[in-house]
Amino acid sequence: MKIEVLTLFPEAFPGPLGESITGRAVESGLVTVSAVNLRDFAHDARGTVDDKPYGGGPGMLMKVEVLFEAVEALRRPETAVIFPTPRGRKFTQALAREWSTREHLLFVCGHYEGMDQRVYDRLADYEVSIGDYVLTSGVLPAMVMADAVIRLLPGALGSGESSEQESFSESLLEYPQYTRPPEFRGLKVPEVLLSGDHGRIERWRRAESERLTRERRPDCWREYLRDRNKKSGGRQR
Ligand code: 6GU
Repeated sequence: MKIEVLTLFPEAFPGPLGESITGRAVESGLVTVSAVNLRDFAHDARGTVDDKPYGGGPGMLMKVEVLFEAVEALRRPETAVIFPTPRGRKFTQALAREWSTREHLLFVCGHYEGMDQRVYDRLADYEVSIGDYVLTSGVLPAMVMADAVIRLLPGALGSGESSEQESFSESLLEYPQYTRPPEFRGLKVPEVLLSGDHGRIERWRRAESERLTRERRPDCWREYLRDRNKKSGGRQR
């Protein structure tokens, strides 16, 4: 896979993508990550990439010509052109899985107040937000999304790690985990985990996952119940 990022701040890359699992995926050749400076596509000698919005209002917008020419220079027929924007659909694990099968991802990072609307209308295959808060630019969202995709590439995780896990992993939160010692400052590891009874441990983990999801993420809990009903063919359980 090839991941390219169009940005005014190419020095920010690879940043954390150069470390740990994503860093090893790059080193082993599973993926390349490269940043391209949007300013290289400016038309004037000063490298102007922004302009004032028609109709007035605060802030500057990224210029339409610069973005069209940059994206047209980098995209190929197989490219997924992705615009991080707080107006986009929500980024999910399902979208990360979809993108992990693509040959080429091109992230186009906005700065300033946004881009000329014609850019989104004509160039975007995806407009995606990473959550309900406002960030300074698309740089961090591009890194977040690239990380989520890279760790799904076959061979990115070691044999001990797994992105598949059980069938319920996508809508349930993870169960609590413990390591040695069995007691620390009076805080005990749940007895069941020391029992060696793998059936009991499995049932306890599932129950804890369900409890945490019910308490903390009613949205995920409803989705989980819907999936479970669908899988059981509408039978009661
Ligand atoms: Cl994708 N971009 C910006 N600027 N802010 C965000 C975001 C994206 N997702 C959440 N907040």
